[in-house]
Amino acid sequence: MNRYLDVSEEVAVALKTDMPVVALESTIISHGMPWPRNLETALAVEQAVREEGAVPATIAIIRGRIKIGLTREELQAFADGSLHPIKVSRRDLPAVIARQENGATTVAGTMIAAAMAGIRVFATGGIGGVHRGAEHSWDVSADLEELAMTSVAVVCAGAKAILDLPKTTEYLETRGVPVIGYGTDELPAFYSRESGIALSLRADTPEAVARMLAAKWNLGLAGGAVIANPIPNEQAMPGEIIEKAISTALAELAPRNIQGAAVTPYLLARVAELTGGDSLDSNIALVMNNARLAARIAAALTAMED
Ligand code: PSU
Ligand code: MN
Repeated sequence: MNRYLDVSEEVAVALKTDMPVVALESTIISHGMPWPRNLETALAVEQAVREEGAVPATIAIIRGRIKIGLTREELQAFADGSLHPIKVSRRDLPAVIARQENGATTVAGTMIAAAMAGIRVFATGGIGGVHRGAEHSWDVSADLEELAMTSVAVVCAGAKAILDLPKTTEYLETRGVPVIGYGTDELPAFYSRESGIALSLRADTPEAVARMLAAKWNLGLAGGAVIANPIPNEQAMPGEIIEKAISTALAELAPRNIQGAAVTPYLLARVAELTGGDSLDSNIALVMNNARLAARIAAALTAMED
């Protein structure tokens, strides 16, 4: 095991005995949702994973140690802001470790740590992607590069429309990342089930997803996959409301000089603010939905190896 990792007893036993394990990220807690709903969600998501018979492993960095599996107290410290965690993607890992700082891992950061620990399935809300206006800003999330190289499957509800979804889809194709629609033929757009972007891959059961993942990795094709799981119908939101909030938030970036890693947290917080509590309820519902599916995929993967 990597010298910088601390794997919790529960997760270590689960991995040793081939039980299904689901990785969960910490940036969604510290930078993606407001207190105290972020803590409630982090706990509920872990519970949902357990109810499906898998072990949750929330991943974060505390004083330079990569923690695989957090205690309730640690989860709370990420949620209430008392640890002041830095948002940690691939670029940021070495410095946070060397300086013994606290870090909340993004999709990319969580994939890296999960792979080090031997966890192959990860649930979150939405992945980072190619930003709108990327032809000028070159703002492309490191999540996409990580998906191309690190062998962890990411269950998400697609990507938020703060991004350019067609460009994000093209980028994933270029980098050889399978995007598997779960029970759908199109890319879900986070708050809504449809984006109008057709996907080439579809699976309707956790077993079908697990077979594709196993084939990819048994072929020696390194890299992840996106399992795009649409938000449940009852929680989906009308596209026009979200779109209006997004354009308002996007127009604020340049005048406020918001760039780089600060862009996504700013847009997420502003869109949540501008849409009121509704979008937060949807956000939580889709994360729960993804956690349950991830647990079932992890179980199917484990069963295939017996
Ligand atoms: N999208 C969401 N919620 C989130 C994020 C993205 O709907 O919380 C977070 C994830 O941690 C993701 C990160 O990995 O933002 C992407 O940031 P950037 O665009 O700076 O790569
Ligand atoms: Mn960026």
